[in-house]
This record gives sequence, C-alpha cells and structure tokens, in this order.
Amino acid sequence: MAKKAPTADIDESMLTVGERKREAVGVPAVLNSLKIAVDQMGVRRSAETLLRVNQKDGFDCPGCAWPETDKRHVAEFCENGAKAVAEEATIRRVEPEFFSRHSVAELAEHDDWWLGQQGRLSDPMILDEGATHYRPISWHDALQTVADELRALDDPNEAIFYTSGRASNESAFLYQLLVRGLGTNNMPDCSNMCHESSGSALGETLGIGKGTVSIEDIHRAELLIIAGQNPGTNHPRMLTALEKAKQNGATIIAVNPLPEAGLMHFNNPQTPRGVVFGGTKLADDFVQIRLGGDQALFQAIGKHLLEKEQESPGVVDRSFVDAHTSGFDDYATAVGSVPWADLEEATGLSEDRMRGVAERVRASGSTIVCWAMGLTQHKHSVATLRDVVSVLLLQGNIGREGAGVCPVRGHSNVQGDRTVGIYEKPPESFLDALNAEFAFASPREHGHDTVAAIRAMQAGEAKLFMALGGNFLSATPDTAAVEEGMRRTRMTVQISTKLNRSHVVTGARAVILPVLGRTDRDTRGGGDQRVTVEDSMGAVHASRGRLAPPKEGMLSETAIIARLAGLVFAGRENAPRADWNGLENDYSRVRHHISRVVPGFEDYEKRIEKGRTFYLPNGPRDAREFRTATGKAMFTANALEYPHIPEGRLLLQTLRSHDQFNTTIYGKDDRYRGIHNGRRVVLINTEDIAEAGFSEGDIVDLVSEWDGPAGLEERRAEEFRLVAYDTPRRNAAAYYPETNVLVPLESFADVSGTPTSKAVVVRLERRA
Ligand SMILES: Nc1nc2c(c(=O)[nH]1)N[C@H]1C(S)=C(S)[C@@H](COP(=O)(O)OP(=O)(O)OC[C@H]3O[C@@H](n4cnc5c(=O)[nH]c(N)nc54)[C@H](O)[C@@H]3O)O[C@H]1N2
Ligand SMILES: Nc1nc2c(c(=O)[nH]1)N[C@H]1C(S)=C(S)[C@@H](COP(=O)(O)OP(=O)(O)OC[C@H]3O[C@@H](n4cnc5c(=O)[nH]c(N)nc54)[C@H](O)[C@@H]3O)O[C@H]1N2
Ligand SMILES: [Mo]
Repeated sequence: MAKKAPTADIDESMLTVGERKREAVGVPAVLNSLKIAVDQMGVRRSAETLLRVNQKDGFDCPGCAWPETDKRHVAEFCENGAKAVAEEATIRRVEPEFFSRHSVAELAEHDDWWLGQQGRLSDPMILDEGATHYRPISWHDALQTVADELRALDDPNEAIFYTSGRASNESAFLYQLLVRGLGTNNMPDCSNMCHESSGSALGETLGIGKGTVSIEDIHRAELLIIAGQNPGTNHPRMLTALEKAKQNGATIIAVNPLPEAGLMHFNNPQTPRGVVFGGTKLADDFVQIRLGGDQALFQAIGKHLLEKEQESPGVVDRSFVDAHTSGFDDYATAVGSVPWADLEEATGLSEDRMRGVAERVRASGSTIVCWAMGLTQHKHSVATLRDVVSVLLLQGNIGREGAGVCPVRGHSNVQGDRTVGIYEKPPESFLDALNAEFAFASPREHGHDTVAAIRAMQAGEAKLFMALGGNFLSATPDTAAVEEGMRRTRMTVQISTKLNRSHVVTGARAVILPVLGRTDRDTRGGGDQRVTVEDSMGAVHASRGRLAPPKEGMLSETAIIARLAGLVFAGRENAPRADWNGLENDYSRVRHHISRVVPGFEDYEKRIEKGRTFYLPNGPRDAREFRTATGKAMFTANALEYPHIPEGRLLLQTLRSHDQFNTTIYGKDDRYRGIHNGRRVVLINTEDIAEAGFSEGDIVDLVSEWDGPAGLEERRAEEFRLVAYDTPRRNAAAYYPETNVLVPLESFADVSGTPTSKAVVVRLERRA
C-alpha cells in the first residue's frame, strides 16, 4: 500500500549520524529504492513502472543524463533512477480541494520536501490578485489569462522564460519559438547554474560545447580521471560503465575533497559478482584535493608532462599538436613558469603527489576526464576547464577511441534543450534557420541568463516570469533576493508536475499549469505520442510513457505550449507561421520542423523508430574538426586561480545528498555519508571543529561573508549540526538548497556566469 503524504516538515531533531560507507550500491540500494517506490505508488504500479525505465520503446528515465548502453538490461537498475520515477509516478494527488484547505501563505511556510511529497498536480489553478488561496480555472481560461498577460507587455523583454532540463526536445523547441516569436531571448535555464562553464570552455577551445566521448569510449579508456563528481549518488549507472572499464584494464583517478563511496568501490546489484563476491574496486588513486584546486592540479600535470618531454621526447603527441592545435607555445610558457609552491598551496597536495598523478597520465595511451559540479561552480571554472582541455591536447586525447572530454550532464534532457534552442545567447545561424522555417524575424539581442534575470526581477523590470519545469526560487543563489524579485512581478506561471517553493512565492497573480511527465501516457490526435531526448553524450532517442495520467484531460508540455502560442499569436503580424493546432496533436510534426532548423536531425522520425538511438554530429569526436576562432583545438594560457579563505573562515561547498534530485527531496537520508533523518548538517574537518572551539554535534548558524560593492555583506542559514568528516582542512560541505540563501548573487564564474555554489566563504556562529 502506498503511504499518505507527510503532514509536517522535516524534524531535524531526529537527525542521526552513523558511519560513512566505503562502497556504493549493492543490495541495500535495491531495497531502499523499492521502499520509496512502494511508499509512493504501491506494489503493483511499482513493478509495472520500474520495469519500463530506459527500455526500448519505454520511457527515458527522468533522472540523470547518463546514456544507456545499446544492450539494455531488463530493468537496468539504478537506485536513484527508481526514486525519480517513483516521485513522478506517485499516486498521491494535489487537487483543487488541497488548495482550498491551504492558503498560499501557509504553503510558503513549508519546505520543498513537504511540498513535493504532497503528490502530482492535476488541475490548472490561478491565484488572483490579492487572493489568499489558489482557485481552479478551466484549461481554456488559464491559457487565455497567460496569453493576455503576454500580449499586454509593453516590451517582450519584460518577460522571463525559464527552462529546466527535463523538458523534451519537442516542448523546448516550441517554447523557444514562442519566446522568440514574442520578441525576446530572455531564456535563462538550469544549465546556467550547472554546466555553463563546460559549454563556455569547450565551445571556445574545441568548437563544440559538449563532450567528445561515447559510452564505448568510457569502456575502452586506459585512464579515467573523475574530478568534482559524485557518480554513486548522481549518476549511478555510470558505475556500471566504470566497472566495465576496470574489467578492460582501466586505471581510475578520483579527484575530490570527499572520499565519496561511489568513487571507491562498486557492488553491482545486476551481477553475481556484485552481490556475492563483493564487487569492484574503482578508484586506484583517490586525490583528496582542496576545493577549487583543480586548475592547479591540471596545470601541474601539464607542467610535468612538458618537463618529461624535454627530457625525452615522445610524451607529447607532436603530430597531433602540430596538425590540430594552436597556442601550444604560450601554454607551455605559462605552465612552465607556475611555481610548484603555488600549485601545492592551491591543491593541498605535495609536488611529489601531483607528479605521481601526472605519471599515470603520461603512462596512459588514452585518457578521458569526466567532471560535474565540483569543477563548474567556481569563480575560475572556465579557466579550470580550459586547463583540462590543454592537458588532453598534449597527448592527442581528443577524437580517438577511449579518449576525450566528458562533462557529465545533470538533467535527463538538459543537453537536448540547448541543442534545440534554449539559450539566451543563440548563434546567428540558428536564428536564421528559425526565421526561414517560420517566416518571422527573431530578436537578435541577447537575453538574460539566470543571474541577470534575478537582477531584472529585483529592479522591477521583469513583469512576467514563466517556468517550463524546475524550481527557480530554490535552485538559484541568494534565495532571499530571488524571493523578493519573484514577488515584484505581475504574474508567475509554472508549467510543472509537482508543487515546489516557486509555486508559493509568487507574483501579484500566479498560474499553475500541471503537466504530464515522462512516465504518463500521452494520447493526442488519436495516437500515443512520444517525445525525444538527448543524453550526456549527444545520443538522441524517443521516450514514451505508459501509465494512466494523474487525471483525465491533462496536457503535455508540448500541447500546453502549442496551445498557448496559438492564443498569443492569434491575429498578430510578425509572428512565427506555424500550424499550432497541428503541432499540438502530432509531435512528429514538431520533429519535422526541428529536422529543418537544427543541423544533425535529418530524417529525425526514421532514426528514432523502434527504440533506435542516433548520435548527433560532433566535429572533434568524429573528425578532429574544431570550429574555434583559430580553426584548431586551442591550448590556452590561463593565470592560476584558487579560492582564498580568510583567517578563521571556512570555504563551503553546497552539494546533493543521496536522497534528492536537485530541489526535489525524496527522503531524509544521505546513506553513503552516514547522515540519517535530517539534512541540516555541515560536514567539517575534526581539527577545524576543535580550532573554532566547538564540539561535534554542536548546532551553529552559517554566516556567509561577501565583499560587495557596498562593503561586507552577510547572509545567514540557521541551525546546522556540525559533523566531523573526512574533508580537507577549512573545506566544509552542506546540502543544497538549504544553503542557497548563503550564495551571493554577485558571486559567479567568469565568462559563464554560473553561481559559485562550490565556494562560499562562511564563518560558524554559535546559536545563542
Ligand atoms: N540522484 C540524483 N541524481 C542527480 C542529481 C540529483 O540531485 N540527484 N542532480 C542532477 C544534476 S542537475 C546534476 S548537475 C548532476 C550533479 O552531479 P554532481 O556534480 O556529482 O553533484 P554534487 O552533489 O553537486 O557533487 C559535487 C561533487 O564534487 C565534489 N567537489 C565539490 N567541489 C569540488 C572541487 O572544487 N574540486 C573537486 N575536484 N571536487 C569538488 C563534491 O565533493 C561532490 O563529490 O547530477 C544529476 N543527477
Ligand atoms: N547551491 C546550489 N545550487 C544549485 C546547485 C548546487 O549544486 N548548489 N546545482 C544547480 C544545478 S546543477 C541545477 S541543474 C539547478 C536545478 O534547478 P531546476 O532544474 O530548476 O530544479 P529541479 O529541482 O530539478 O526542479 C524540480 C521541479 O521540476 C518540476 N518537474 C519535474 N519533472 C517535470 C517535468 O517532466 N516537466 C515539467 N514541466 N516540470 C517538471 C517539478 O515541479 C519539480 O518540483 O540547480 C542549481 N542550483
Ligand atoms: Mo545540473
């Protein structure tokens, strides 16, 4: 039997701290995810649903963007994938009656866990100006209300259109068409807070803002460096690929301030080897680096390789460097002159230790570097990733088997959304193709990214905020500032599956448009519809849900946007020419448009038939073709940067527990790290606890300090418990989104604008 929704928020006084795990997955994971699934949807629906995840002609897992292998297991089992599915396929419902029982003010007192746990949204709702409660509204009136508000804007740049990475290619493509049809590029997305630094660095140096490896490359690499990533929790299916790589003889180096269980050891529940024989050791070398020290580590590797090349040529792949790269000399001079003492200070590692890592790189014939948020959410992230690229270029590790860059993407279709046009800085070529296809004039002025959007809201310049999924309020930095900004708008619109805090901190008016999710059957125009997604490695495939939708008459994202666009553009000059009604009822017609606008989607419909997957073209991977400013892969010379931690302060990284998907909190445990029944903890080195005059278990406030233009700014997050943990001195960790309130809006990465969620200067204050 499914369990009822909780009636109270997380009670942090129940929190317990147990032992940290030394390995990931295994049978406990299966049991844990089954329990969550059964709580949400009962036994029968759990079995029915979980068997369909990532199967050919089934639905794409709404969890992470890690690719499927061609031979899919029967129920390729992933604990956190199962939780993502259960969260969506829950039988709990949030119906109009729920909203008449709870005022918006009351709902705003709850945390994201409580809100999400209440169940699936099923009816369009509106909050009228001055009203205390949302009330139900018909689909037609809801969409007409939003359309009227959009049509009434004096300037389309007064609206902001956010996208989260679960949106399908079809819905995202229509959404960007709607937005550009209105006349703005104000399209901040979750990517701005996520892999934007990767896109910036890779676009500049390799000419494509994506990874250059396939899943087979991972299996065949001789050396895998996994930096700033916690795959055991966030990409559990990646562990299967790493296991395979190990079996093929690969070496794995994990670079992380924390000894994450999933990096160390993997117990595969799909194999007898995992269940009975204790699994596979993963990391051959765990490099416990200081927060933000990665640029220094990669400069050290480059420096060492170049020194060895001097001693005996052959380390550097000269023919590759000469034929395919630019900037080698400047790079060599730059890393040649960085003092080892600086590299040691930045990383907390000795020169010998770093040379040891570099020797493994030297010995490898094919190297892949994988990374996620630990590398992208720092002030100097773009520079760090340029240095990662340079190290790979030295040995010709781009565009051949078992080698390359692997930014491991987050949301299941975040990469696809960008491919089909969700971007505040669209390339001209994309806009030209869009104009030709739909006979209108796209706006050329770049739009707001996430940080700029928040500033526009604060300044009262943003009148309307619409979100295609996500939880803008809780995912963005500086929660208090965003809250104030959201409240200043005239209308907020959420197209979503579940309640979250962005639905209860609203503009003067607010509209909720509930949508079908990946697992739901979507029947339109007489046929079941499928949508398509692109995984982290540029492979596109279809996804089709089978479950009965939460409520009769509910619409998909694609249908909602098509219908809204029809209303917005009715009788309008300079609007995209499209058969909105036709698109709403047959998504293959959306795909047909995509195939004519976005390169690489030719014969789209055919290539996704029968569960087939196709790879989008990738110049560096396929042909060592680099569309950069120099026409070659670029070495770059970057000044060394790393965070400076003032006396008596800590550097805080904000990360995910094992029981959450971003701001969606599945449960209250972080099993691998030994945290149970609560979330307000700070993981901190024992000696730092002592030095600050505290004891383990003490409750403190975290106060962030930011040297802003108007002097020292402070932000506070209250009541966190100190937990002694194996982390470098003065490097602490705590969960997002509870700590987002501490991240200053002005603290973002150079070039990419990504908030610095992995480097917040804080002090601890005793609770009075
Ligand atoms: N179950 C589950 N799956 C998810 C998500 C989820 O929330 N839950 N989120 C999805 C999304 S959108 C994303 S982007 C990904 C996120 O996947 P991850 O990037 O793995 O997520 P984080 O929890 O932010 O973990 C950051 C990791 O980097 C390390 N780290 C932090 N700072 C540094 C640093 O300066 N240097 C180095 N070398 N390491 C550092 C941390 O110790 C931690 O291990 O996962 C996706 N998949
Ligand atoms: N401090 C700190 N902040 C961070 C990060 C960090 O590491 N530290 N990580 C950043 C990263 S990497 C990311 S990607 C962002 C994530 O930011 P977002 O993508 O904005 O946040 P999510 O929590 O993934 O969004 C969850 C909501 O999406 C809606 N939803 C779920 N499924 C669907 C669907 O199929 N369709 C629609 N329309 N809606 C759906 C539900 O209403 C759910 O509540 O957060 C960023 N913020
Ligand atoms: Mo992300």
